[in-house]
Amino acid sequence: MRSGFVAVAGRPNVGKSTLVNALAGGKVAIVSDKPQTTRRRIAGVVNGDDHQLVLVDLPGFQRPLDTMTERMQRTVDQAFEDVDAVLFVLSARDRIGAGDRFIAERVFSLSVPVVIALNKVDRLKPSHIATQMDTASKLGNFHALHPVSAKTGDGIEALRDELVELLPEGPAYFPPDQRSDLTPEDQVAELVREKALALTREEVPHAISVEVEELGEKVVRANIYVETESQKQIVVGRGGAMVREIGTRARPEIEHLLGHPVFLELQVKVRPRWRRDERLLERLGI
Ligand SMILES: Nc1nc2c(ncn2[C@@H]2O[C@H](COP(=O)(O)OP(=O)(O)OP(=O)(O)O)[C@@H](O)[C@H]2O)c(=O)[nH]1
Ligand SMILES: [Mg+2]
Repeated sequence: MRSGFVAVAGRPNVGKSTLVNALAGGKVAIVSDKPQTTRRRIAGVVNGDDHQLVLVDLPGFQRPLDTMTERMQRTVDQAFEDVDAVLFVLSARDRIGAGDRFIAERVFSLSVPVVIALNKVDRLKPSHIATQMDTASKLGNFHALHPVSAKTGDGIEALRDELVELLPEGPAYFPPDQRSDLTPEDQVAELVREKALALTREEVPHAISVEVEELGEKVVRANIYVETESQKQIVVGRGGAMVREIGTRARPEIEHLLGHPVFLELQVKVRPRWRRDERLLERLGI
């Protein structure tokens, strides 16, 4: 039996969480087109007959701006301390630049193998992919480089096999039917946040956090926190239309997760400066 942990690092929005979901064969982490979607460490468990690969999805690297982003940065640093390998994710659709080199410095200085995933190669010209692969290969002393598309599944199996090869012998760390290390409450909160992110723009997605208050047999109650009254107006929407839409989109996925129908009750609340509130951040797992 081989088992171990692989940290998934890369700039915001390059598709780390989408890739973790693809490798795990199901939804572990929420995804959005806004940067800084992932705020906490989430383990995605990939089980095979003779292996257990634990992918550690992480927030995108960034410069800390406030207490929340400082804590996110610390999460990333700590995650590097005890892993068997790093999966360094790049986007083939964007210029590989300073942000990627900043992360490269960190991951290539760890004494574990680094596998580069050049993600988002779907619908790109082969010549462009080749150029991006060439640039990626100059970032550091990598163990392997895989062009992939987390969206279409292209190259995912080969990448999974490559990562499993790097694992040492060891026990299973999670029961075979567990796909993520989040509690059901946290998974539900994340699903609600995902739908809120998809429906909002500019500064609003960054000001949203979600906490589940009650996870019952029939009723699920969650609070959506924002920082200002005007953000609340946006998230509530005209006559409650926006928060209703968030609920409509989140409910089927929550029911699928819990395995039974639920009544989903969402409340939008103003909590000024929650991104600087250590106690709330702790409670939110950030
Ligand atoms: N075309 C294409 N889009 C992708 C692919 N993988 C991810 N995306 C899109 O890229 C955006 C960001 O995806 P995420 O998985 O949330 O990115 P992330 O790196 O986890 O971002 P943070 O958590 O914010 O650091 C989403 O809109 C995804 O749908 C891919 O292979 N191809
Ligand atoms: Mg993410």
